[in-house]
Amino acid sequence: MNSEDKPQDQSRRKLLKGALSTGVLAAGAATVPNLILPALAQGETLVPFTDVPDTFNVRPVRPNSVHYLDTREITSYFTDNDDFYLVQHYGQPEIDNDSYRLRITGMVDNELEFSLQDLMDRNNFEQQVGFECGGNGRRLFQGLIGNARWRGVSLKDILEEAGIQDGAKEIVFFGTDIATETIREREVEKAFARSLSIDDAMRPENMLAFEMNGEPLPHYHGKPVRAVIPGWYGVANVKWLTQIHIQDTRYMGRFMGRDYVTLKKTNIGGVERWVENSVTTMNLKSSIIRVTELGGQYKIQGFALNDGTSLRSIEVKVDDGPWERAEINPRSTKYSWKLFSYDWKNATPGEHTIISRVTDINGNVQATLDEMPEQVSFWEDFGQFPRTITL
Ligand SMILES: Nc1nc2c(c(=O)[nH]1)N[C@H]1C(S)=C(S)[C@@H](COP(=O)(O)O)O[C@H]1N2
Ligand SMILES: [Mo]
Repeated sequence: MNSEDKPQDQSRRKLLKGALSTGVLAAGAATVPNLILPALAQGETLVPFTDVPDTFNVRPVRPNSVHYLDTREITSYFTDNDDFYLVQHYGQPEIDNDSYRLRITGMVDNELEFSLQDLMDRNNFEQQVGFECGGNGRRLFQGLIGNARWRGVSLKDILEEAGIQDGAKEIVFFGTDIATETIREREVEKAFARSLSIDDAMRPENMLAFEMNGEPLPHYHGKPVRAVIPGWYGVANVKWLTQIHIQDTRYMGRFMGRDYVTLKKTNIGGVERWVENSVTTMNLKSSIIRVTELGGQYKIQGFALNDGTSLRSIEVKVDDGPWERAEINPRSTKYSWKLFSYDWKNATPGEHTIISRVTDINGNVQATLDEMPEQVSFWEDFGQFPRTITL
């Protein structure tokens, strides 16, 4: 799709495509025409959770610091650019659009260099992608999360144009943000970087994005160009991207090998071992984020994220009751977040525990906290999250 397509046609086509590629959502669309936005209706109020301490306060965006959302307050399907969560490990470098260059180097037939205009003049496409930080979790009530429309160019096209040579193994994405780190008592300058295998990098949905929700990519989100790797944890989406390097060895930087590394107990061919894995695709996860009340009617709402595999269902359970199906926002597309809503009928006064779980079309069910592998790192906190509330 190129930029000459009429925006209206594009979005209609995207919507249809999205609904079809997520089977369950297409079926749901006929029955839930109203569930377009989770914004509060007039007179609707938030029911406070009893598991969120009074001291839990979301700070406004401040330069160079982490920003997370109060997930109870999510009121739009696309997260505002100004409120989309922020994580940056080495500050937020300012790049001048005119002097910006993206270089493709290493094991390629043609090393390439693009200005921002060169990239914008290429065929480009827009897609909905939601993601969370690999460090998101219960302790932040899931606040490191967002969903946006991204426009950019195909990574695959660029790699094909460069011509990856035989024997190449990894594609490394370097940001401009560089910090001094002390490693073994030596001060070294390190850029933020992440890598992908060639197969992972060649997925057609991977994009080098220069627009977010119809605006030029904002400074904090990686202006002017970032990677967007749909279905992966946020760490893969390298911001302030200036170099893509192709090499024949594994890249072992801090954010591949030391941080964003989950240490967990795994059965390795019959032996229980503690092993590390680099954070990659998003695990199958849902979470309740709010309960609303309007005229005595309660709704339980939340989100699901995963690697893009179609979903079979999202279900909600109240106390020891049965699992009941929630409605999934029919606007959802393959890689967007999936907002869900459940009408809590016959809610009784008192304390309640409410929980959600998501199941994909392959029958994989979101793990309970008991089923989660034993792990000592906080990365990949994807288990079913029980919430408590008093009506
Ligand atoms: N250059 C650069 N890119 C980066 C990071 C960073 O520190 N530097 N942080 C990563 C992490 S850990 C996450 S979760 C996402 C967050 O993207 P956002 O701030 O736009 O939400 O960016 C990723 N890309
Ligand atoms: Mo992250």
